[in-house]
Order: sequence, then structure tokens, then C-alpha cells
Amino acid sequence: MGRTARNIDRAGTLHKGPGPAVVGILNVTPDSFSDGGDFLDPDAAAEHAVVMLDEGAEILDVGGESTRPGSDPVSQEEEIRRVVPVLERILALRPEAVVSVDTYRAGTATAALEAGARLINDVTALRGDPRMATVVKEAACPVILMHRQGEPKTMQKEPHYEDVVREVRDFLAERAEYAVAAGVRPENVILDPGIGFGKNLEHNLALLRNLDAVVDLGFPVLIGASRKTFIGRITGVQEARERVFGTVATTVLAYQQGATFFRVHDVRANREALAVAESVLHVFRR
Ligand code: HH2
Repeated sequence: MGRTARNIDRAGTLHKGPGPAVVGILNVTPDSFSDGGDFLDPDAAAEHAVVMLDEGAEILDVGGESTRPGSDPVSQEEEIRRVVPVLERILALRPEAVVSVDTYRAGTATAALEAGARLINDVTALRGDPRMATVVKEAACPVILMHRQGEPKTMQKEPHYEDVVREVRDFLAERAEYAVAAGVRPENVILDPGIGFGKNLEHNLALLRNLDAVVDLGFPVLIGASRKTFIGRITGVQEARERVFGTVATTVLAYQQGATFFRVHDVRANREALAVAESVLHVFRR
């Protein structure tokens, strides 16, 4: 096991290339929508991280604050208290692991980078904390810039767009430009349309159907559709953790359209689906 994606190396440096990378989700929160409370204990969290690495995750994304619709923010202090011990335990068990931290706070990002994180996943696309761009620039690390309309507390109330694909693409183009102007290296920028963040079913489907609009901006693209509500709406699966088959469909379709990072809870299912998709679309490499 322990595959290395062709688009990220052990130092956390991004490379251009078609190889998909699975980003395993580790929510160290009591209230995440599908796995809240499962991994609050740092040892349980690190154990799950090792399982995801063994299942083929190229990156782990550790988060200490839920961003699910209706959720409340936590303090930076609490976020650091949740994330850093888990990071330290993961890296003690697997020093080679590439770990990302899901935060929009510069203080949490700094603490996580000091503890060994190598990527920042910012769901506010550097809008949440004015110091975040500097942190990313100084660390010279990759950063995920995600689109979101509104705040988690209210974002699913009545999301509205004239043209969701154009607006999300324009937003991401603007945020990438902002990041680069602030000194972030262009090769460290990853874009994410933010599935489920201020979007209804039709908005999510339009984005997944027209991903080329985002891919054409020229940066690697990440998709985070794992277990989300819109999959339940389509399949009728109420229990979020049982939405794995629907999630895999989004992964394969997004990969076919050029996305290369897949932030998922169910690593093995998505990794195997991507291996088959990759073999069909490109070359069988074993
Ligand atoms: N989705 C969630 C959290 N962080 N980051 C990126 N870049 N893209 C996403 O789509 C994304 C994200 C929400 O999912 P989850 O982490 O499972 O839930 P919660 O926010 O409730 O912890």
C-alpha cells in the first residue's frame, strides 16, 4: 500500500499530471454531518487516519470545526486543541503522511504547519482571515480555495445564482488571482467549487455537469461531494454514512472531467473506483 499520487510528492509539492489523489476526511468534531463525534478522541482519530492511509489516501484532511449547514463556529483555541494533537499522533505513526488542515484561521494554520501539516484547506478561499494569505505564502505550501455562498449557519436557506457555473468560476478565478498577487505561488493553488456550500440540488448538479468551466482556469481541481445531502436527495439514502455509492459516482464523473483531488470519507471505495476509471481513461499501469 502507500501509493504516491503523481500530482503530489512526499514534500507536499504539487506536480501537473492526470493522476487522481484521494483526500481522506478526518473530522475531529462533535457535530460534523456524517461522522460527528466518531474521532474526537485523538487516538481514535489517528487510528482512523492510518486506516485511510492503508486504504490508499494520498492526503489526509484534518478539520476541527464543522462547516455543515446550520453549524456554529468554534474558537481558534478550541480548533487548535482539537487538530494539533491529532496531527502529532498521525505523524508519529506515519512520518511520511501528507496532512492538510481544514481551517480558515491563520493561527490554526500556523500551529498546524508547525506540527507538520503540509497543505491548507480554506473553505473561505482566503476571505476568512486577512492573515491567511501571508501564512500560505511564507509556508510556500499548497492551498485549497473553495467557493461558498453565505455562512454555514444560513447558507442553505435560499441559495441564489443567476448562473451558478459562471459565478463560481468567476469567483475562483478572482480568488486565485488574489492569492497569487499576495505572493502564493500559482503552482500551489487548488480550486474547489464547494459542492453543498450555499447550493441547492440543481446548483450542485450544474457544477458537477460543467466542471470543465473550473478545470479550464488551469489549476488542479478538488471535489468534495462525499456523503452530502444532494446525494441523499437523489438516492433516497437518509443516513449520510451510507451514501458511499452515490459519492463514488460523483468521483468518477468529476475525474473524467478533469478534477484530480477527491475529498472523501470512504477512501477504499473511491480509490478503487478511481483506479478503474484511470485505467479506462488512460493506461493500465501495473
Ligand atoms: N466540505 C466539507 C468540509 N470541508 N473542504 C473543501 N475544500 N471542500 C469541501 O467540499 C468541503 C470541505 C463538509 O464536509 P465534512 O467535512 O464531511 O463535514 P463537516 O463540515 O460537517 O465537518
